[in-house]
Amino acid sequence: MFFQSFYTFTVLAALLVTCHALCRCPDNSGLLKILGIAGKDNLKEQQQLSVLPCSLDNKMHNVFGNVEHRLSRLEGVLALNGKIKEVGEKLFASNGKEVNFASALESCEKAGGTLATPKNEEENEAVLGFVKQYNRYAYLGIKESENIGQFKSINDTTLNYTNWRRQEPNGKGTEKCVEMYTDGTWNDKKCSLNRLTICEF
Ligand code: MAN
Ligand code: CA
Repeated sequence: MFFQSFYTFTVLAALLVTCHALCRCPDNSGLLKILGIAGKDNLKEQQQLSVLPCSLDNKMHNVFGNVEHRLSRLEGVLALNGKIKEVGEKLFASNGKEVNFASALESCEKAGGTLATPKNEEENEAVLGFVKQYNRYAYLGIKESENIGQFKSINDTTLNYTNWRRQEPNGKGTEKCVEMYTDGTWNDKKCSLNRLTICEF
């Protein structure tokens, strides 16, 4: 056991020493750049940080580069078909189904996301795209808090952006969910109706 650990340790140490001594990958492509640890501008720092031998570093670069390329092709196809809409880091998608608020949220969460919660005009427009595509009002990931009249996002954060239709919200505690109309404005509404499911990831 001791010898095995010692052996592993020695091999790792040798690899690291060799790497630090010899490994100055010319384009310093590699793993660190892909992982976003270092950029082109701090090449020197990146070289010092490199812990992989050049060959492996470059191989990883190629593997990740290829994955990145193939993913971006798929995203392109999905966007072309109106299946996804990307805004900054966010991605919006709909399954086209109309269900109550709890079910809509559940299906978004099962898919690894949450209900669409527009945080600015551009995101609101992206969500509106799906509302128009299906010509159906949609539930947003927003609910009225214990404080009547105060609406918060699902993860309980205060809203910095809203797009209420005039005279909304008007439910005064009786309409705890929020729907988006086909013009992109918002209305507080009961949670038990069937509305289009739009998720964000
Ligand atoms: C209905 C509901 C309300 C909404 C009003 C607007 O009563 O959809 O949520 O505020 O219409 O007139
Ligand atoms: Ca209302």
